[in-house]
Amino acid sequence: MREKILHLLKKYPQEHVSGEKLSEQLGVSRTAIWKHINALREEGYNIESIPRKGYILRESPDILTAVEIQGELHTSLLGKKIMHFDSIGSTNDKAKDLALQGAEEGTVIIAEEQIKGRGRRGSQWVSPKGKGIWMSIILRPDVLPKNAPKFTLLSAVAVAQAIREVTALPVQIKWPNDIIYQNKKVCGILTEMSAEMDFINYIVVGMGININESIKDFPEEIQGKATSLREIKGENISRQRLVRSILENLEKFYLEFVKEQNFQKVLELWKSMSGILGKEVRAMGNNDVIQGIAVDINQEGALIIKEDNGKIHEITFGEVSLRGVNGY
Ligand code: BTX
Repeated sequence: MREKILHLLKKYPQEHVSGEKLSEQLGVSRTAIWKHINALREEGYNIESIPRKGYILRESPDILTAVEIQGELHTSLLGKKIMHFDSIGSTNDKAKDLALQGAEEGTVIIAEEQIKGRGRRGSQWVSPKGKGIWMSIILRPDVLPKNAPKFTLLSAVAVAQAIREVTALPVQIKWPNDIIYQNKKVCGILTEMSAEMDFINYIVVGMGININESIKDFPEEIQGKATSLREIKGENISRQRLVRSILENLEKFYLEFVKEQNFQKVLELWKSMSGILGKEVRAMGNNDVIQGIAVDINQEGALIIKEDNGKIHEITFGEVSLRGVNGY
């Protein structure tokens, strides 16, 4: 009901909509309308009411509900269904549950806060309430499972591109799953997959983006390596605009890849936004450490590192750090 009231108020942005009209159109009493309006005010909506004229929506809060995101979202697949939670364990866990139950491709799970946000290999992802974007997207690409690493690259390019479009900040991508600004982490991406030998059941792309945190919102142990767009830019950033831009960019690159088998554009953008190509890096795999210059990424999304002795390595997973920079 609240969503329906909002839709109507948004439909007439310049006019007062009378309680009578709302109650007629929605088939509930005027008292019920008044209660819902008050609940919306508690969510942060600034709704003015003038006796005998009605209600007018003056300002909406920067919350990431379906009504707010979908209003101006230009996609055909991603975000047609958006599930919003005030608080959740992990949006990736929720997305995986829903994918198992048959949720449609393109379903988006967003939370204002995560209590058990996850990074890779069981690490924790700090997700304070109302400050960042904690979002997971369900994909069901009809490609072979060996293509999975490409979806991490593709998502990193989409997020970096969206951040650049919305904030004009020249953020960079650090292989394989981070977006950084001056060597501090703005965003991490966690891609998880369920697959058989020759087909993918689903992929969940989870992204955590630090938007309006101040440095004190992060625990001390990550204050040296984490930052937010607001810290960098010195002003609040619209989370709604950024979510829309991410979904639009991701859809474009995703469809280009799965429908037209075109991954070239993503690779080129990835390289142009890379924060590590040409630099000296240290890559940590399961047992070994490789040190050298990050020279390229290949068609499969692997990072190519050249050691001092000329030996070439293809790295497909693991942690990469830029040598000499904060150890990160
Ligand atoms: P990662 O394993 O590359 O990075 C995790 C590490 O990053 C942590 O060990 C910690 O040092 C640091 N860290 C934790 N929180 C933050 C933060 N807010 N900003 C910067 N650094 C941080 C990266 O994993 C993948 C993260 C994906 C998070 C999304 S949020 C939506 C979805 N749901 C979920 O549970 N995870 C994903």
